[in-house]
Amino acid sequence: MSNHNFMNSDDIRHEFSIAMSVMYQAEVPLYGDLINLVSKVNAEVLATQPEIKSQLLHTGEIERLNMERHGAIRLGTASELSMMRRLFAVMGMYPVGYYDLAPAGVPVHSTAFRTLDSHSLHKSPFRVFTSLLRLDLIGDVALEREAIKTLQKRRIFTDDVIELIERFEVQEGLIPEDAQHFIKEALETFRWHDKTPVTKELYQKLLHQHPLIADVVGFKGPHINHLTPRTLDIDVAQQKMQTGGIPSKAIIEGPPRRACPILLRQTSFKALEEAVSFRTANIGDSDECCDGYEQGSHTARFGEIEQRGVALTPKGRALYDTLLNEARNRLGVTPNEDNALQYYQILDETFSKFPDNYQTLHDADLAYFYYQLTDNTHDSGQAQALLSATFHKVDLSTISRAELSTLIDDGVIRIEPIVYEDFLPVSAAGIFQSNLNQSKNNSYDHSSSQQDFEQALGTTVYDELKLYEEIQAQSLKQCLAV
Ligand code: OOG
Ligand code: NI
Repeated sequence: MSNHNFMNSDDIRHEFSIAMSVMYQAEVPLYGDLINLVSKVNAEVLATQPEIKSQLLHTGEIERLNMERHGAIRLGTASELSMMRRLFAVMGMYPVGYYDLAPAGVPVHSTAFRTLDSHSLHKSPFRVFTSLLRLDLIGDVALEREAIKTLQKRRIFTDDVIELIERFEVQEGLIPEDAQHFIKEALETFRWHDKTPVTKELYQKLLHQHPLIADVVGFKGPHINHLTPRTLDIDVAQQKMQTGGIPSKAIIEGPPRRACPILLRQTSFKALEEAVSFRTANIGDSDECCDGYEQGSHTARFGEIEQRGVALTPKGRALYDTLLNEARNRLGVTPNEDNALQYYQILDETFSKFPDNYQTLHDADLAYFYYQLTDNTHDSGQAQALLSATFHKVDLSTISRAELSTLIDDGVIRIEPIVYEDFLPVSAAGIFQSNLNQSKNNSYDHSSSQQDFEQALGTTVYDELKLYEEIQAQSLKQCLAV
């Protein structure tokens, strides 16, 4: 039974994301510099581009701009993934989308845990890109067995957090005191551990197979590997990173710069080389006791920035995928430092086929929008008459784009972009690769495995497109309600 004394899941998520950010800034101080840089760029954009400010005010995103963060973790086993799902549910975060990165040479498949509706997203947009390692792709049976044995020994959740998750599930909520305890205990899972449970020899074998395998199997837990503030101008932010001594990745992933941003553009600063201590002997299962340690280093943790644009409909997404493929095929090789300018130029040319105007994106059914009454409509009898003429004639679901378009032209309703809340597999693979020190570019046979992933997760993932569609439909209903 839901209980008024329980702490709201949105508030738990919000407080957790703050605690996570504080922890990560202490662990990776360069990330703190990145946040400062981004908030300066955002302030500048808001001060100089009133149309962006008004858009963010209308969509309600302005409130959450500076809390916009996503993080990423990598898990080793199905049981870790299913417990992680239960942990995120306490914070109102559910698995949305399925991303298969194997075709791009990264042996994982992933989902994003996030909250679902606009209201909760506005309260705290925090999300976590969560990947499950695919040891089945290793192709070295002995090493796979050793990796599985190592993973089975680790316990990435504290006893207390498991107990609190179970209590949450039984009670359907947590009282504030339990929720605070939950936040503290849940954070432990994401903490960096510089003492590894594996020997340097095993670590190196794993590293040789794939740096990602070493990053998962070689550690006590799924350390948060990056956090990502949202910027309103990624090109300016990237430039400031480079001049400000934050070494950034060469290529901004995703679509090119546009007047009407679509989907998601991302870049990151390169992962740090961090000192770790490898255990010198595997004595029993204990972490404590008499083991010695040997010095070494590991590269995995970084900082990222993202610029988000309008969410695309299936038709818009298909066009995006086609154009991106076209651009990459024309370049012929993976975009990198040496061909960055050429790649951007090709990208610009290719994407000239993607309309760059919100009204056209709307009318061509390429993107999702909020429908909102204009200020004019609130005050003008004539506008209200036009509105009710359209809405009364037809059932809401049969209102055509053309009819909506007329109402927009007449200034009765306005459209505002629904921001894309999810991720892009090709971009994600680019982010992975640039931070794994990976020289060789493996590609794994593509065996679609969403079902395997969902089985490990213990549930199906939400379809992100349906969520955007619902938000759009909901906004239309609200216009009618007025
Ligand atoms: C995840 C990389 C993907 C993004 O923003 O696309 C990602 C990882 O490195 O674990 O975070
Ligand atoms: Ni990321």
